[in-house]
Formats: sequence, structure tokens, C-alpha cells
Amino acid sequence: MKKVLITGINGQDGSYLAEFLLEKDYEVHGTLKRNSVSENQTARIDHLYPRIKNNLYHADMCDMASLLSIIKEIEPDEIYNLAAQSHVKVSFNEPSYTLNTIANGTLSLLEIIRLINPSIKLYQASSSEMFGNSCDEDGFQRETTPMNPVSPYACAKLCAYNLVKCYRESYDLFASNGILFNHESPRRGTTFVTNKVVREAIKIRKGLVDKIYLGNLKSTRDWGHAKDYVRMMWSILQLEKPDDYVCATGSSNSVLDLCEYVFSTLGLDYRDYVVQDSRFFRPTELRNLKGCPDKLNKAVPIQYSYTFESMLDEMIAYWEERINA
Ligand code: NAP
Ligand code: F7E
Repeated sequence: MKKVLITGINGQDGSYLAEFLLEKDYEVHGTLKRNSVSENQTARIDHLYPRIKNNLYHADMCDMASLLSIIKEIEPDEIYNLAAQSHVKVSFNEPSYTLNTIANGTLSLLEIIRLINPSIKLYQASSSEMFGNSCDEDGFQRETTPMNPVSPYACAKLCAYNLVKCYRESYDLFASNGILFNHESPRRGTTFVTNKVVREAIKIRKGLVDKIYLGNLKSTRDWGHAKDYVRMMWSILQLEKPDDYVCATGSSNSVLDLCEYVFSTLGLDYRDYVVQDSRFFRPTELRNLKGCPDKLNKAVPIQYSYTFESMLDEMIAYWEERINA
């Protein structure tokens, strides 16, 4: 039985990855960050509790000792580094913390692997945010597209990405970057735009609120489903050699398209409810993201079980049930 450590196991991706790896008969271990209110912290993994209850550990990406002692104790075959301050807008308010969790946190993991067991495989959760506003002539971002980050979050992710490449080349580690484009689900944090729009639109239809306040409506994103993307993360670590891969759907939609689909599915016209609010703009906007997943697709055929629309339908059904309850 292979052993795995997932940092940030209670996050959106951590929860789906834990499910997926348990199905594959892995012994799954995961880290939790200490919160003063613990009641909702494990909501995304509570259904897995009987199978992982002895394998949850408090650790912080800013505390190398916490990571070291867990890795020494577990002796994992694979580590998926998903823990991060993952909100782009928040990274402008908390830049040092964002850098510490992502860049220093990843460096800690690489050093621990190098020093105690270089055969541990590492998956690093890199991000399409690293491209910033650059893209190839055909409008796509791919592994070779120049990276010009436009937020502290993206700068931190680019640093971690380069550290992974540097350690792979310098110390022959099996360390790979998945360059993931946006991926969503009912488990997405509600301050990210997809789940915010879905939840607020349902509240509007039920007469609980009047308006939804949003930032940049023109930006476009390549939105996929988190369940499909955790399969890609695992595939990347099963390849013969470590490398870096874009994970994306290859098509993109604007925030406006998102509003239009969600509101019209609920029988509403978004133009009656959406208000632009400067609080939700970023100092620099990343305008367009559309990923080319050809490299990964060639290495291991990608399976998508959701479209943009079916993903939003699932989120709408989830929030309708939740808000009714
Ligand atoms: P998420 O839901 O925000 O989960 C992040 C996880 O990291 C949570 O478990 C969180 O714990 C934990 N965490 C935050 N700060 C920490 C710290 N200082 N020490 C230890 N743990 C900490 O993010 P996600 O959507 O699952 O994304 C997973 C990873 O992929 C992240 O690294 C993200 O940056 C990256 N990524 C995401 C996307 C996307 O579209 N979802 C795309 C590209 C890359 P609490 O919940 O208790 O705070
Ligand atoms: O914004 C615009 C916003 O916060 C998407 C993270 O998982 O994906 C995510 O980062 C777009 C942006 O995601 C609101 O300006 C408009 O253009 O859902 P988001 P993100 O910033 O793309 C990448 C790949 C990651 O790696 C990150 O970890 O929507 N937008 N109005 C808004 N965004 C938010 N959050 N809230 C609004 O009110």
C-alpha cells in the first residue's frame, strides 16, 4: 500500500484528491492548519473521517519543523503540496504571508525530501496565474509561454515553480509542477467568483438579497472541474520522468458569461442584479487565461467528466439544496 501526504487536505483540491487516492487504495495522510474556530474546518473531508482520522496532523507551511516531523513519521511515497494562501486578491493584502506559505513552504518540502529521502515524489500545485498577461500568438498559454506574474500570489507560485525545477535538476528529485488553470466545484471557497455568483444568484431568486457586487466582469478564465484536475495531478506523478504540465480545458469564458449562464438557468436576467464594485477589483488585473493541455494529453490522455455548464449545474444544485435546508 502506497503512502501519500497531502498538504492542505481540507481544501477544495485536497478533499477530492484524498477521495481519489483512497479509491486507489493509498494510505492517505494530510495536514491541517490550526484555526481558532475548528467547527467547519474539516467540512470537506468529514465524510472521509473514518478512513483518515488517525492520519491528520497540524502543520503550517511557514513552520518547517512541523513538516519535517510529519514526513519523518509517515515516510510517504508521494507528497502533493496543495497548501497555500490561494486567493489572488488577498495576496495583495497579505503579501508576506502569501510568499511564506507558498515559496518558503515549498522550499521547506524540497529541502526535507533532499535531506531525508530523495526518493519521495513531489507534486507542486503551480498555477496559470504565473503567466500573467502573456500568451502565445494563438491566444493560448502553454508550458513554453513566458511567465510574467501580476500579483504577489503569482510571484510566489512562480518562485515555488522554479525551486521545483531547480531541485529536480540539481538533486535529481522526482518533483513535478502541474500548471493548473482555474478549477471549481461545489467545494470551492465562496469568495472565488464561480461559487460566489452561484450562491448569491440563488439567494436573489429566493428573495434573501437584492444584488450581487462583483469586480472585473470582462476577464476570461479557463474553468474546469476540480474532480477532473486531481486525476491529472496523480497522473503527473505516475509518469516515467518528472516534468511540468499545463492542466486546462482549452476553452475559456468571461465572468459575464458565467453570470449570464447562472442567472438564466435560474430564470433571471443578470443585468437586473449585478453591480460592479471597486472593492472587488485588483491593483493589476490578469485579463485572459486559456490553457493548451496538449503536452499532458500526449503523455496520458485526459478525461473530462464535466463541461463548463454541467459544472455550474452541479454547483447550482448544491447551493439550492443547501440554502433550502
Ligand atoms: P484552497 O481550497 O484554498 O485550499 C488551500 C489549503 O491550504 C487549505 O487546506 C488551507 O487550510 C491550507 N492552508 C492555507 N494556508 C496554510 C498554511 N499557512 N499552512 C498550511 N496549510 C495552509 O485551494 P484549492 O483550490 O484546493 O487549491 C489547492 C492548491 O492549488 C493551492 O496551492 C492553490 O494555490 C493551487 N491552485 C488552485 C487553483 C484553483 O483554481 N483551485 C488553480 C491553480 C493552482 P484552511 O482551509 O484551513 O485555511
Ligand atoms: O477570480 C474576477 C477576478 O478569484 C476569477 C485561484 O484558485 O485561479 C484562482 O484565481 C476572475 C478574476 O480566481 C469578482 O478579477 C470579478 O478575473 O475566482 P477568482 P482567480 O483570481 O482567477 C488561479 C488559477 C489560482 O491559482 C488561484 O489560486 O473573476 N472577479 N468579480 C471576481 N473574483 C472574485 N474572487 N470576486 C469577485 O467579486
